[in-house]
Amino acid sequence: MKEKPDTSKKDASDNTGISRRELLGGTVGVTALAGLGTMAGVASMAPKTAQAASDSKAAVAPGDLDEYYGFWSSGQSGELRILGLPSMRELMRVPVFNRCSASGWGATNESRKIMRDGMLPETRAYLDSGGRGGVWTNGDLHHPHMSFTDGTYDGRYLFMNDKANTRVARVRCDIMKCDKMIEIPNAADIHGLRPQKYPRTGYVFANGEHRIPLPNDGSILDEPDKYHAIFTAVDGDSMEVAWQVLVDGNLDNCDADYQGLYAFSTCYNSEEAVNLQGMIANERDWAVVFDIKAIEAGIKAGDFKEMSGVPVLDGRKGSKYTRYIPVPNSPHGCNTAPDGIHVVFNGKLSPTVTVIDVRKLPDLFSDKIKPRDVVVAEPELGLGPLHTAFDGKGNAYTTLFLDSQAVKWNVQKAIDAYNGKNVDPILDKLDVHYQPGHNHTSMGETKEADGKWLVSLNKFSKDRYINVGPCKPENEQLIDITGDKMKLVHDGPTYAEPHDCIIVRADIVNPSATWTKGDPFWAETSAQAEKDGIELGSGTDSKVVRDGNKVRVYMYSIAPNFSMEKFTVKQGDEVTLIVSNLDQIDDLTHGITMANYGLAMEIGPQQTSSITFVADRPGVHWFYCQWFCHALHMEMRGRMLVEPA
Ligand code: CUK
Ligand code: CUA
Repeated sequence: MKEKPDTSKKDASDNTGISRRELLGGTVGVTALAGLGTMAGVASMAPKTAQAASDSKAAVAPGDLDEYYGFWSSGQSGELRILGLPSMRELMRVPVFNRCSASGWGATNESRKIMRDGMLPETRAYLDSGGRGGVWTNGDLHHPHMSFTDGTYDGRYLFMNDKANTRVARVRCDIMKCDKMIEIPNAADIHGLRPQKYPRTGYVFANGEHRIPLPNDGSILDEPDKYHAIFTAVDGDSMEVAWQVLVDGNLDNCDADYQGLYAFSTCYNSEEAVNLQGMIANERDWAVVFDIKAIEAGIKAGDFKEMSGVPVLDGRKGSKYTRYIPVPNSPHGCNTAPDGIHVVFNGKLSPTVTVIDVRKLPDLFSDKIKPRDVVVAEPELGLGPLHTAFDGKGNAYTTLFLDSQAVKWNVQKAIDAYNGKNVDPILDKLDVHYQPGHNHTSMGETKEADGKWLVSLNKFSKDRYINVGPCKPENEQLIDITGDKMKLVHDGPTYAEPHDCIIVRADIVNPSATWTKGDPFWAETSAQAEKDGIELGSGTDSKVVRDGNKVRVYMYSIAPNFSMEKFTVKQGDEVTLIVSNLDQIDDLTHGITMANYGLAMEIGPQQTSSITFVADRPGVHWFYCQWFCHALHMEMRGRMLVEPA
C-alpha cells in the first residue's frame, strides 16, 4: 500500500527541518514497523510545544474531590490503579495478577484462594510443584472495564484481562478488591476484553490473542493450520466460561454493541503465520463479528464440541455464528461509538480507521449484503492509529502512535467523505508526548459519554521529566475536549505500563467506608473459625487452637493493640494467623508483619485476614503492625516464640 500525500492540517517537524513523514517515507506497512524502532529517537528531537501548564478546569485544590474515577491498567505490573480526574492524582493500587508486599495479596489465604480457585487443574499442579509457590507472581493487565446496565456503567464490578497467564479477573467495586480470577481454557494469552453493554453484563468477552495448537500437547510445532485462536464469553455474575468460539486468524481487541446482539474483534494475523514477516504479508486482515443470539441458539441445539469442560462452537469462515469484514492490514483497537450505531476498527499499519454501521449486520448475517457493505467510512487520519474514543457529540478522537498525535474527527463527515462528498472529517490534531497507545474520554464507552475530558496514554515520556535513569516513566496527558480545539492541560508520569483506562463519573462508584463483618471475602476462614468455636470480629476471638501440628492463632486488633501480646508454637508447626480488625473508623487500617518470616498482610477496618506458614525458625520473632495507625503504632506489636523441636 502506497502512502498518500499528507492531508493533515499540521505536520510537526523536528528542528532539523525534516518532517517526520519524510523521514519515514516508503510504504506504510514497512514504515510503521521501522517507526516502532526509530520514532523514539525522532520524536525526542521535536521542540517542546508550548502548552498551558495548568488550566482552572483541571485544577483540583487540596482537599477538594475529583469529579471522576479513573480506573487504570498497569500492564506488566499486573495491578489495577485508581486515579482521580481531572486532578490525575493516583489514589489507590489494587493488586490483581501481581503479588503485593503491602496488602499481602498472593500471600494471604483469602487472596490465594481467589487466585487458585479458577485455575485449570494442570496449572495448579504445575504451580504446586518445583517450589513455584502455588500462585503466579506476575500478570499483564491491559484492559479494565466496568460492568454495564442498559448501556452505561453500573458500579458493580470491574473486569480485566491477564495476557501473561491467560486469565480474566473481577474486582468488587464496594471493597475495591479482586474477588474472582479464572484461567481461560483452550485459549492462549487473553488480550482484548470488554463487557456486554446491553441489557447488562452479562457476558464479558475475552480474546485469546495467540494461536496455539489444539490440543497443545507438544506434538505440533510447524503446522500452523492446526493452531487456533479462541473467543470467550465469560458469565460476569458466576465468573464461569459460558461458551467459546473457534475463529480463523488471531484476535486482538474487542468490543460489544449497544443492542446486546453482536460482539466484534480485530484480527492482525489473518495470514495465520507464526513469524513477523508472515503476519504482515497481506494487505488486508479483518474484523470478526460474533452473532450472540445465533451462538446462544447453537449452544442450545448442541452444535458444539466440549473442550476442557466448556462448549466450543466452530466460528471459522463460513460459519453462521461469525462474519469476517476485510479491513486494511493489522487493525488494532476496536471501539463502539456512544451513538450505538458505529464501530471503529483502528488501522495501526494503515493510516485509516474503518467504520461500520451495526444496523447493517442483520443483512450481513442473512447474506443479503457482502462483508465490506457494512463499512460506511474509512477516513485517513495519520500514521499508526491505535485506539479511538468518543465525546458523545458525534466526534471521535484517535491516537496516532507514529505521528505522536491525537486526531479529532467527525464521524458523520467521515461518512459523507466516504460517500464522495468533498469534506475533510479531520477537525483538529494535537501533539502528545509521545507515541500514544490507548486514549479514553470521560464516560466515553457508554451512552452517557459527556465530552469533557480525553486522556492520552503515551508510551514514552523521553524529555518531559527529569531523568530517572534508563527506564523512564510513561506519560499520560489530560486534554480538555469541551472546545473546538483540544487543549492539553496536564502531564502525569506513570510506571509500567498502563495500556488502557476508563473514566467513570464519581456518583456511579460507591465504595464502602469499612468492611462488613462476615464478608464472603473470608468465608472459608469464617467457616474454620466456627468449627473452632470462634466468632470472628466479636472481640472474643483471641485464642490459640492446636490441631495436631496445625496451629490457628486467632487475634483481633484495636488501635494500638493486638489482642495477644505473645504466643508459643513448636518448630515445624503449620501456623495460621487469623487477625480481625475491630476498629470501625474510616481509614483505620492495621496490618501484621511477622519479622524475618517474609509475611505481611493488610487488615482493613472490620476485615479479617489470615496467612499460613511453617514456623521453622526457632526463637523469638516480633510481629508488628506495619500500617501507621496511631500515636502508639510503633508499640503495636507482640512476640511469637518458636520452641526448637
Ligand atoms: S492494547 Cu496496549 S496500546 Cu493491549 Cu489495548 Cu492497544
Ligand atoms: Cu495498627 Cu499500626
